[in-house]
Amino acid sequence: MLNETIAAISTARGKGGVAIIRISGDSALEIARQVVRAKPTVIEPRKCYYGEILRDGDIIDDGILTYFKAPHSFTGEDVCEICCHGGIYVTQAVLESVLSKGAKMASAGEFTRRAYINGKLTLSRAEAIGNVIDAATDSQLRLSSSQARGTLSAKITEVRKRMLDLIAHAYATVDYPDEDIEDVARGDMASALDFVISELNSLKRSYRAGRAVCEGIKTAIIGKPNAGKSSLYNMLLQENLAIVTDIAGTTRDVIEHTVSLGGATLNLADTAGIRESLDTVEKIGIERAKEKVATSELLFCVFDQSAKETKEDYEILDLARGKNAIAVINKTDTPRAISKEFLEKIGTLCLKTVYISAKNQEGYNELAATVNELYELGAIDLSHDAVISNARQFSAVSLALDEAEEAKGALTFGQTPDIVLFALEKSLSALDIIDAREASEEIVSSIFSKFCVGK
Ligand SMILES: Nc1nc2c(ncn2[C@@H]2O[C@H](COP(=O)(O)OP(=O)(O)OP(=O)(O)O)[C@@H](O)[C@H]2O)c(=O)[nH]1
Ligand SMILES: [Mg+2]
Repeated sequence: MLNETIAAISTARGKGGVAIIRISGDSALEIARQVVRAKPTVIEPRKCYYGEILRDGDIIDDGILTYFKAPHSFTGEDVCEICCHGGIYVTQAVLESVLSKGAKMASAGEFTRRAYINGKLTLSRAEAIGNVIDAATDSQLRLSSSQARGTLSAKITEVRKRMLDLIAHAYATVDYPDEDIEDVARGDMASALDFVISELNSLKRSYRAGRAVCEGIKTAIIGKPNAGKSSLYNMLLQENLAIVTDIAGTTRDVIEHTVSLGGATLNLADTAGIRESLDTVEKIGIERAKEKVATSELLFCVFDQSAKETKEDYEILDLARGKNAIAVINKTDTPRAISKEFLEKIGTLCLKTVYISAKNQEGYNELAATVNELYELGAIDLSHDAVISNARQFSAVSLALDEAEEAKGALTFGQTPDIVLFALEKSLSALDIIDAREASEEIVSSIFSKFCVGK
């Protein structure tokens, strides 16, 4: 039931200076006043009140009560926040006191879901708030914070308005079926459609960067033993996580961490050096390395330039064939012994070649710039541009674009207005999925269930 009053601990579990218990719903103030004994008889919205915090008539803590009156609150309902000391036990005790006064325990994401239902947030903004909370890199934070402020929603609203005008235009013509769309009207509609198509196209393209930032790119470092894969891995993580030795076949298990490189989020795996091996454990490691190649979207193929290429290096190039591969030529601090011909071959099979010395921590910026360019991150201002950042939004924009192009085709080839209209309406309803003017209950539930309780 929507008008039930809900409550939860909104701060992270664990010991801290302070914690916040949030209450939302019609009875929020009435409940909060029974739990926090503050001096003033009237609690005004958006002011802080100090008071004793009670449970079953006993004072258990003291803290601050803040009241946000509907509709000027996060959820759009009456909201009270009780700020108490941040111990695990005391926070739980304050929550229990609130629940004992009639509030119901909130489920995961229920506050945000209410904000969405009450029209305080669009669906893409609600999703972005979840991403702000989950952000682990600077790019993720900048992008999700911008989308949470409504950058994408504003763009969708703008495109949507142009589409509605177009639809109105088309309807006006359909109402007079004997008349064809006049040439002038056809021209106006075509240029309005061009605008819609170009905006949808740039939104669709933005997913390359949006996905690289938000969802992350599965990336594997591969190469023959001793090429310097683990050294590169440590350089990118800026931490000595993987074991580095001069013994060929050091790495066996696949080691994985998330790292931010050139603005992209890489889910980076260090793998065992690939070669013919008789060692049982190493053989398993090599199998796993090959499996990683199959499931990765980006490869860093490491070659040791200090020695002449071997058949293992050719095998690495074979694995890179047809994949997104960046060649990383390592050990530039040593004289080059790898052949020019082999470097040329690398150049034809890999998207880019970067020279590094993992030992001297050189080449980091070049590799970062290469990744940045590959995912078109330079073309996007993460803090201000409308960016598509998940598969749900991407499929909606792609569909809207296909239908808008269909409408343009129908218009250009002089089809009847009802055919143009049909495609335009399909395009509009696809676009409406992004901010859930047409999202199903199932989709909405799946989005909010990913939130934590208390958000
Ligand atoms: N001179 C020089 N030596 C390097 C460089 N990078 C790595 N090494 C050395 O090369 C050897 C192997 O480095 P690792 O990073 O363990 O190589 P790996 O590719 O992970 O090797 P495996 O795990 O055995 O497959 C170590 O002795 C490193 O110190 C470099 O840039 N220059
Ligand atoms: Mg290694």
